[in-house]
Amino acid sequence: MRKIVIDPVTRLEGHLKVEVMAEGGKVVAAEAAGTMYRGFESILAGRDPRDAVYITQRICGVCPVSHATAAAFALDDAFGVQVPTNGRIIRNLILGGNFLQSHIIHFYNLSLPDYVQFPAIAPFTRHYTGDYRLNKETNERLVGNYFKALEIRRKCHEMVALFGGKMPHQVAIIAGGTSMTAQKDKIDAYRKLLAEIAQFVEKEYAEDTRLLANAYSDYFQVGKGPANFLSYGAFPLDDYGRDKLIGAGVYIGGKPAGVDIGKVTEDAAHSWYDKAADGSPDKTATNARYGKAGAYSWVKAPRYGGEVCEVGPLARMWIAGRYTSGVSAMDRIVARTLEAALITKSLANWLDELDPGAPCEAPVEIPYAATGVGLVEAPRGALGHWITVRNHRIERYQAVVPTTWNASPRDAGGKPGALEQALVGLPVPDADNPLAVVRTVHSFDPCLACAVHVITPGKPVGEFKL
Ligand code: NFE
Ligand code: MG
Repeated sequence: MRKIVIDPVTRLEGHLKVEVMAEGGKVVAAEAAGTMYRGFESILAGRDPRDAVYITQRICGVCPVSHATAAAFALDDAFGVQVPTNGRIIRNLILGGNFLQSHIIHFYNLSLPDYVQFPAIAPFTRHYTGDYRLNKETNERLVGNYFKALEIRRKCHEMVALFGGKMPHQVAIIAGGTSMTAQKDKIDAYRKLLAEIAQFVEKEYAEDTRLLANAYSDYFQVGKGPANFLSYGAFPLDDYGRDKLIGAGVYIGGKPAGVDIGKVTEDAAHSWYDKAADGSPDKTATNARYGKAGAYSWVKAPRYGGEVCEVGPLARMWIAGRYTSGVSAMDRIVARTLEAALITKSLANWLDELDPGAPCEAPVEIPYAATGVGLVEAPRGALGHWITVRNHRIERYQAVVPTTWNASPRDAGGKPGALEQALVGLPVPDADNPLAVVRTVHSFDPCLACAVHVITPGKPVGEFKL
């Protein structure tokens, strides 16, 4: 038996440690740990509820728009406000542009270096050697598109900034709609950028995914995980949220069903928090207890009716019936590419549906007391925000985030999280070069900045040992 520790896993956002036990050339046990202590849910208490849109975006610079959207949905719900059509569409345009940048940077800049050989110069110094199998021509093509992707990703940011005011951390999504209006010059500029991005997604990203999947086809057989999925849905297509581009649903034990949000819980049996963290996110609180016996992560363990779920592009494509070929490290990559193409097409349609001159926001009034839930999808999966308003202020705020699902530790019942399950069984013929492990970790596109977003106010950040 050999212990392999990867700490930190690089090319992801935030701080993730992965520990696997290998025996007979295979992983037999795995632990995923969020090792960075942060702070958001507690910071929100006592604030003006409208601040949630801005503060929660600072959870992460990769998916801030999803946090803004979840917060705005939670406030729309708490305030009882109906968002006008233009506001709904502009929110979709801002979120969709952010999805595209995230999927593109994941494939080219975060994931591809696991499979491609870069020139051996900084910053491409390689940790691992061994199983790199692309032919020269394909390798060169992918290295070239690594750089092209950086430019395309910047254009996605520009697209978001047109309606979001700036990026990252856009400022236009607000309770009741958007503060940005549907101006014709912005619509035209967005359309122009989108055409170039669409060209890249259709011609390069799709083909590059196919080349990668062909060369590494054995990765369709590894990294399965629980094969349970959850999606809250995203991109409403009507003003009442009945129809969404990406549907909501669960798929558990091979059976599809609708989402019953009351079934979502978190527990901290193996996380560095006290028992107040256990239960439904509309009731829990987050108090850090570093050093707690049996705990090994700052990530909590979200569960759906007690079940472990994978969230993200594969979960969404699976639930929608758009992609059900398999559950593996490579299936996650393929599903992400398919989703990027789907969103690219939809953005063009939404531009056509905007009505310049029509209102984009409805006035809001902050109630004395209210509760609200905001459910959306982030690039990495299902994202929920729960707010309790009291005395016109935030009394309680909880966020349950995609990577909290995917990189969760074991729960009170001892069930490992989705990534932990996906790692078990992976081949590790060479313990010094655990390529299948890092490739499978990256297939989830983890973001620990999102997954760990809690802190005890008043304690200096960084005052902990690992
Ligand atoms: Ni920091 Fe995030 C996404 C959210 S992931 S990237 O996507 O919410 O946990
Ligand atoms: Mg949380």
